[in-house]
Amino acid sequence: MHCKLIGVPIQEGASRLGCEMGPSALRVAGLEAALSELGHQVNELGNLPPPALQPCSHPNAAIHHLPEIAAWTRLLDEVAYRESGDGMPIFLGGDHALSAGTVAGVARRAAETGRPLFVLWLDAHTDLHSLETTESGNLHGVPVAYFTGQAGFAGSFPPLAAPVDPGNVCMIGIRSVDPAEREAVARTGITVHDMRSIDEHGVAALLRGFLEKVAEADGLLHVSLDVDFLDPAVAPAVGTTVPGGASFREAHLVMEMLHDSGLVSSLDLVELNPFLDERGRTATLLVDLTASLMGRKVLDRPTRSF
Ligand code: DIR
Ligand code: MN
Ligand code: MN
Ligand code: MN
Repeated sequence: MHCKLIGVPIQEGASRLGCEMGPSALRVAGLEAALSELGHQVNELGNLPPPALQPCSHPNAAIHHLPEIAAWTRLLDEVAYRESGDGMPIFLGGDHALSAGTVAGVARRAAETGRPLFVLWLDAHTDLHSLETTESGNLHGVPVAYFTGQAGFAGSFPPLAAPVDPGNVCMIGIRSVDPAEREAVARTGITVHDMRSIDEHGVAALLRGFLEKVAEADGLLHVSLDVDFLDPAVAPAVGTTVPGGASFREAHLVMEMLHDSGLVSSLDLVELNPFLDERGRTATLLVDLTASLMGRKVLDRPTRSF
């Protein structure tokens, strides 16, 4: 596989600073080497430069950094469209606001090829707020509403060329949902496998069902991995930890099954805040998870101690 590493040093969508350092930490943790060792061709495209801002505002006074996130979304839509033509773009975040642009861009590309785009959202949160409903004003909480074409983004975010069918979005790991988001889940029909569902059925059965659907539709699959999908005990370096997350092995199993499916066409690694990490432990886990997604087998894993 031809992998393209694209650093997205965006932190304006989160409440605390530090995600800007995420791409560097993933590089220091050895992402490129892990992928080349698996036999992939790796193109290191460096960090995207922060885009120029256009003034924009919204009546919801809680929202902060709207011009920054709108500008990043515009830029990332272009970059994701361009880089998804051949090979697999891997977006190194950066906070989860970046997925508004990356998913919009790969969806535009998928629409051209005539194949439906599916999105696997691995997260503690649904990130389904609109600009009207966000109470925190943190725009990493809105990308799914944007790329599925929900109302209220016109005039702030760039117009969306190819909305993702909410029926093609599957969320796993969910355990922190605001009331307005709960309503949006019900309205859109997005599949949400919460942590209780993982406990009860096992993550493999839930993921298998979704992957079968993607395969039957001959779909492309974008995976968006938020660090807080993982339990804070194994992945502390994120600003919005929520107890009771996916275990080390549950997360690896998801990645291993994704590899076996052969369906994944693009990937976001988001919300890593290296300032909160313990000696690079979370960054290293993200690199190892990416390696599992790209074909590393359990018995080939390097020994780690933290
Ligand atoms: C909360 C937390 N729903 C909010 N969201 C996220 O601020 O809107 N945390 N995405 O990572
Ligand atoms: Mn600020
Ligand atoms: Mn998220
Ligand atoms: Mn989250």
